[in-house]
Amino acid sequence: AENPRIPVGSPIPIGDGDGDVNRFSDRDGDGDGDENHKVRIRLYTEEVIAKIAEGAKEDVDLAVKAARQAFDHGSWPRMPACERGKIMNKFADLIDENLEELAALETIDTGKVFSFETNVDIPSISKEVRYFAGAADKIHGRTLKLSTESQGYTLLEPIGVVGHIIPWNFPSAMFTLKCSPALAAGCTMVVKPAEQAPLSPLYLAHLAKLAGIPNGVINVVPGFGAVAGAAVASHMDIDCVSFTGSTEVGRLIMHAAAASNLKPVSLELGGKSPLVIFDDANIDQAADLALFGSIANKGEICVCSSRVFVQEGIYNEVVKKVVEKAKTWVVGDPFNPSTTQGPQVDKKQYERVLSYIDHGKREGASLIFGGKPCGEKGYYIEPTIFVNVTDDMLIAKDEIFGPVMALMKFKTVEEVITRANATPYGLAAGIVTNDLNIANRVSRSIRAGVIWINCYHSFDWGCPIGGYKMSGFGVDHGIEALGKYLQTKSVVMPIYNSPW
Ligand code: TXE
Repeated sequence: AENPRIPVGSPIPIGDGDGDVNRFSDRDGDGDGDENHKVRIRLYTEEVIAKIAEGAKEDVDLAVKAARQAFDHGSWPRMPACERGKIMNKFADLIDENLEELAALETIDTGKVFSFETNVDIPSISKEVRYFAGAADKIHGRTLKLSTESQGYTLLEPIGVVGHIIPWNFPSAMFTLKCSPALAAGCTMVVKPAEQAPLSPLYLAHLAKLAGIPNGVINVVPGFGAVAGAAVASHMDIDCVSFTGSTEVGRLIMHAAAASNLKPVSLELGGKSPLVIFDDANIDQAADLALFGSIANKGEICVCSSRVFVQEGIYNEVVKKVVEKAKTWVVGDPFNPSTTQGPQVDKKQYERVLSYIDHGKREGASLIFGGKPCGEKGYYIEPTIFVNVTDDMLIAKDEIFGPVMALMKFKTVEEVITRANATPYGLAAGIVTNDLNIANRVSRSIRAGVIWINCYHSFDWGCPIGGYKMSGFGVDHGIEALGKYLQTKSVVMPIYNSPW
């Protein structure tokens, strides 16, 4: 974990997005935030790497107050939209300039592979900010020719103060995914990062301030879900909540929103996404996609293809190839350039994944690769491959969120469509085939928010993604994401003596 540019153990800004530590409520009056309430962040080696103030309800109240003030009286919603875009582009420049720092924070905090962070993840987040910076001055309503006696137009107005509750699996990407469209729309916001991974969101808020985003526009309150998260969801002065996390907590957030001020919510929740490999697929490509789809980022991706359906004609060959390729995966220190898989984010997730692996064995699935913890210290789990998995087994039904692949055989297109859809989730799906008609037909038949054909995890800031069924509703990414943070107002006026 030695990165010369990040002195581990050095103080990391704790705060509300404007770098002002003292605005955190200090319940024991010793001026440090609150000595008695700390979130302790542990490195994947089980060492404490930082202590972060734990936001309580009072801190959320302070953050909302700052965001409300900035929305009702501040410059951000009022400045020309192209100015907002300019400042957002400066924020993106600072992300690019601080790429290594952000990548290192991500790796230290969550065990994500450093080379992936520097080459893929962090570079993509500045692009997301730029995408929405460009959209800021292109938010337009419609003109309405209503009748011969009246006409009108719609105004798209920022919804107000937004609450973003984000998870730990992509802390930086989730921060920019949620904040960028809200910033472009002219909203102000309170961000509650996951307790496991607040470091990069805090650092991003610091960069946002350096870029010129005014105080009070982005307020980061680290803390636990049941306290700080719940305070955001139930706050009477937050106008909408955008959440990514578990289905269970999504349900709590909807309840809290309904029981408080009926704020709209958008939820991006769990998944159990199918990857369907047809007989005509290239075996090598299919095996690569199966592994990458299921095990990339140690399986800690909501859209992971944790159910891999392979058509019977090539099933044996695909299984063989997947195992061959799994042997080349390197599990270990995420800072090592040759590592392909780092440790699980924390002990809770590590134990949860191992218990699913146990379940799989007990339910009669055949473990053909991996399945064990590895390394002397830290939360490392081998890439794990099960075959002879049936649709009713827990490992084929539950989101495991770990490096576990369930390989299943199918015969016909109709059969696999039915089985792929036999889940309460509907986040993503993959199809591997060279038959254009099968690809299109299956794309239309699977009820999921994104379908990847001959690719997987192909995210793009311009491509909307959201859930069907119990994977939630409302989209992130793409121009459609702006809609969550805008309200439509109709303005109507009469016309006298109109010729039409
Ligand atoms: O999620 P939580 P956890 C899935 C994945 C994982 C499981 C549990 O299956 O194994 O969820 O992970 C905040 N009111 N995903 O426990 O609890 C919490 O502080 C308001 C899928 O980490 O849902 C954090 O900021 N907020 C997923 C955020 O919710 C609350 C990504 C997510 O945490 C809260 C992560 C409450 N009562 C996990 N309780 C995806 N869709 O990408 C918690 N939080």
